[in-house]
Amino acid sequence: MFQNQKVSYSGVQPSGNLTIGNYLGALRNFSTYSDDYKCLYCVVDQHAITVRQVPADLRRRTYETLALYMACGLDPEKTTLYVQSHVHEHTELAWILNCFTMFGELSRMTQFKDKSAKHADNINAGLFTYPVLMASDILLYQTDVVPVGIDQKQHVELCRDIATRFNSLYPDTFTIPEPIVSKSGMKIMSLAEPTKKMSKSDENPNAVVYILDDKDTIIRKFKRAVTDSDTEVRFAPGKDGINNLMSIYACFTGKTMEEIEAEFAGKGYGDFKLAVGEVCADALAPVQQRFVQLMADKGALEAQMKKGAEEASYIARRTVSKVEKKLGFVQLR
Ligand code: AQP
Repeated sequence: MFQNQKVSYSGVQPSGNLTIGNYLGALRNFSTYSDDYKCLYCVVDQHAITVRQVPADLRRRTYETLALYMACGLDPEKTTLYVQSHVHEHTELAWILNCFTMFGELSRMTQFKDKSAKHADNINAGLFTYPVLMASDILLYQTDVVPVGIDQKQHVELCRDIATRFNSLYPDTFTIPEPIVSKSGMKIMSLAEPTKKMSKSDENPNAVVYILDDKDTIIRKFKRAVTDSDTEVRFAPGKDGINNLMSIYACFTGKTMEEIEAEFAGKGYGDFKLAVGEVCADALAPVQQRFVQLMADKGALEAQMKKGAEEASYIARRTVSKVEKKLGFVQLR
């Protein structure tokens, strides 16, 4: 579709303030593909309403997420950046794909199980069919690769199954996408409960480091991070808290676990936690500066949303027409 160029596609929900989990697991890796792939990255606001949102917060975070994409190095001249609800083909294709997705497949999704336990008073159908909308996001653009954190890998695998099923009935409709999970940053854990994923919707702000936290806050949060009663900085089974901090340090410095162990040999957890806070804050500082500049011009962000939606719609329309034709829907000219 793009003169033989491969396509990279991903998205982030504006469902909370973005965390270093989102940054290391997803955002930071998006620009890796900018030179060789046609890249489309979306602010997936329709996914966010599977959980109740305060409208003003959702609106503000939609601008912020777009600004963070750019602040993290995505160039809107080279990359299509847009908001999901501005391209109606996402929900159009999602309905069709719903008819090619099995109830049993959706019931096995671990995110559905986790989120229904967390939001027991609002287990809505959208929460259940979320992976179908995600499959539609990806398949609309004939995507080759989907850079995601490991928590989303299961959804991309389901997307592959749906596309393969559709292609077996209606050949050559969709490109089958590959999930790309970067080894470092694949799953950053909560600082308060290190067996649990760090999530932007966590109610405990001390469990989470936000991309926009200031340096003092970042250092304070790392200092308070839950660790074990050992004192040696060592990557080992059962040391979930320290393992997580070592992974974060490795992501920001590019060092191996052995190098980190050697660097902190003979030093205690206190020194190590301070060092993790410092490298994290230093890495995020330029992103934060750029973010402030971008947020100061809402008009420019809206112009970007419009441009991105036009680019995305053009491609999405072609895929939906192809799908509808194959299904036997009457096409009016
Ligand atoms: N802790 C994490 N470690 C590594 N990657 C992560 N991602 C999320 N958390 C971590 C990756 O960030 C991308 C965007 O995620 P999302 O907004 O689509 O939703 P999510 O996976 O449900 O992320 P959150 O932060 O946990 O959001 P809430 O709290 O709203 O559910 C994805 O590529 C994801 O893998």
